[in-house]
Amino acid sequence: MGKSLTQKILEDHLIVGKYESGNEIGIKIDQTLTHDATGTMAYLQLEAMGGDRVKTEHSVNFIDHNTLQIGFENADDHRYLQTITAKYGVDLSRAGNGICHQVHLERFGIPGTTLLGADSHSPSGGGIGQIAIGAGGLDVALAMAGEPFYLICPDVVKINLKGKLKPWVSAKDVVLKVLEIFSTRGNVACIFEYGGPGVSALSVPERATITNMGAECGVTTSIFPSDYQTRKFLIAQGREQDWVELNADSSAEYQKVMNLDISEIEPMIATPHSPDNVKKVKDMTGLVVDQVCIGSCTNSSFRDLMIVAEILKGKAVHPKVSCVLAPGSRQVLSMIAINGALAKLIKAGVRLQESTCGFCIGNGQSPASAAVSLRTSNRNYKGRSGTLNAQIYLVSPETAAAAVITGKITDPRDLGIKFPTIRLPKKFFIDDSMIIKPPKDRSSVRVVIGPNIGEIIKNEQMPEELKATVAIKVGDKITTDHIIPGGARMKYRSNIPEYSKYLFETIDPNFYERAKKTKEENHSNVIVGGISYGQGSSREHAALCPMFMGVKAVIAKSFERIHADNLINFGILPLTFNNESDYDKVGQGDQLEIHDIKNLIMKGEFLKVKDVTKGFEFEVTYKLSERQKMIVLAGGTLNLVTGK
Ligand code: MIC
Ligand code: SF4
Repeated sequence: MGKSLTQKILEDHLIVGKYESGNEIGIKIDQTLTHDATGTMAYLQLEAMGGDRVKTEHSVNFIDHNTLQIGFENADDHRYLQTITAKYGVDLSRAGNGICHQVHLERFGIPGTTLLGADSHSPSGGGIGQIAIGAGGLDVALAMAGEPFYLICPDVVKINLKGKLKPWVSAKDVVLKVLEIFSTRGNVACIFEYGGPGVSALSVPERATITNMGAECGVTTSIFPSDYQTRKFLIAQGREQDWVELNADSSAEYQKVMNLDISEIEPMIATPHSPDNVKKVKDMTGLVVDQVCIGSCTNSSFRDLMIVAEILKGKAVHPKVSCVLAPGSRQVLSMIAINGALAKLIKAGVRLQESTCGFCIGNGQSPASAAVSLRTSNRNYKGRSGTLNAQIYLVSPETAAAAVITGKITDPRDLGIKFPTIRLPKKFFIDDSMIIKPPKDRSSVRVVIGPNIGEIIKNEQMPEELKATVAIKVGDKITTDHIIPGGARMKYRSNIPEYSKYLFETIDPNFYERAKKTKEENHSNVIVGGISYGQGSSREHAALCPMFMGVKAVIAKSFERIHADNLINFGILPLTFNNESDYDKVGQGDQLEIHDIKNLIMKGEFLKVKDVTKGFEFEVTYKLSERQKMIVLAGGTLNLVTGK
């Protein structure tokens, strides 16, 4: 039997375990990516592990999330990151150089290699034929220390593309279609492998848009073959030597094959408040729009911004719309500045943001109360924009540009203008001067730690008997943005006691005080959740901050991969209801008891949870490998690797 591309690359990197769907395997990581929101913790953890340099082939840290610098905190973090990366032999992409995924794709991604990124959209690298996976910062720190990365050997789903995109339909519409089909849940431990005749017309940045938003489906990653399009892109980036042809075998078998004729796709839109609430744009036309935000790591390639510039050429931003543009990278920004497209955008009345995450994570550009905001980014969770009652819609650059002109949701095919043809330059603008390489002699580097940067916090061992209070009971599809918000709160990423004050802020602002009280009474906390708990970002703070507040277990109907791994890494038990109807019976504030934890977990038996308040008992289960059992019982990975 032939092999899928996924299998080929994973087997090539296999260190632990056997390539067999469902097994835990450990793979060698070639490249890592961190940024200023996840990097500080990751490097503090790396320091705690000892060693004096990273063991990967290439590690890069990007300053791209926290660049607003209101107060000293972000700048302190940047200074720490600049010095710690120099000390450990890591490249640093300075603030202003662009968003990690876009810059990594342009300058560093290599087909056939593995990339582990402390960011959930690291799968953007799949656009260039990399196995690029998002993980918590601690897992990335371990990879930098030369440890394997552990994952469940995936089910590979082939998405067989045929046909050619119609005018006014682009890669974003394809991935929104994929989200409509697969939804945001139920895809844990799967990899989407794209193939088929429809692949060849898609450029690398278009492929990266598709693999980027695969993260919203909850898959481990998504990948495209490395073909002549990949070679063309790498030549344009002056990196032809990095190209290698990679394909699945024609006889490869997949766990599932899904055929998608992309010529049938129409402009699509994800409606509030989930990326899988997908509709056709034509069914939503006429809704008045207050804001349009263009950019983010999903849609801010040269092609994406050029199409917007061409649509807006000679036109004006609608008087009732605020339109902001965040170019994905300094490379893209320079190119549209040099060729005059930027001038067209500015003339039309577009507001320019830095080449950073910005609006996408609510770091600026929060919409007005109850406003409708159309965005080319990848997540429209409630509150993520910084305005709790804003209505966020996710669209392609074409649909975004149409609304900029008309002031309402408009099918771009109805604009009545000729579809602009965008030619990609043979050579992109290359200037790596904002990437700081570590010095040859790293021994004299002094690491600067400002007052915002706290100590790393470790957990206690898992107790034999757990007596805990249900500190909060939440519903289905709780994202890590709900657990611990981004935006204005992100400046506390390096300060766990301070950041913890904002846990569940958008759902229940009293959570912190309640959990604090329980903790002060020397009692543990438990979180109860519904389906797909921990969707979205890779931020380990969604585990780290609850750990700090004395949370020892999360009992949910199901978990998303990165978050479950993060919980385990910080010594919190991810438990699932054996019988989902028990979810309805447990209430917030209930006192729970779990006995004989260590013994039962080592034996792989169900745990029994006694709800003392309601007077009933229910069973919970868990998916833990032998390795993960050791970690969670030890109170987390750091206790194991640094010895506690
Ligand atoms: C996001 O898009 O939610 C983020 C901010 O990029 C996160 C990373 C973080 O929270 O630090 C992600 O996607 O992992
Ligand atoms: Fe940045 Fe948004 Fe991409 Fe996350 S999804 S990396 S916040 S641009």
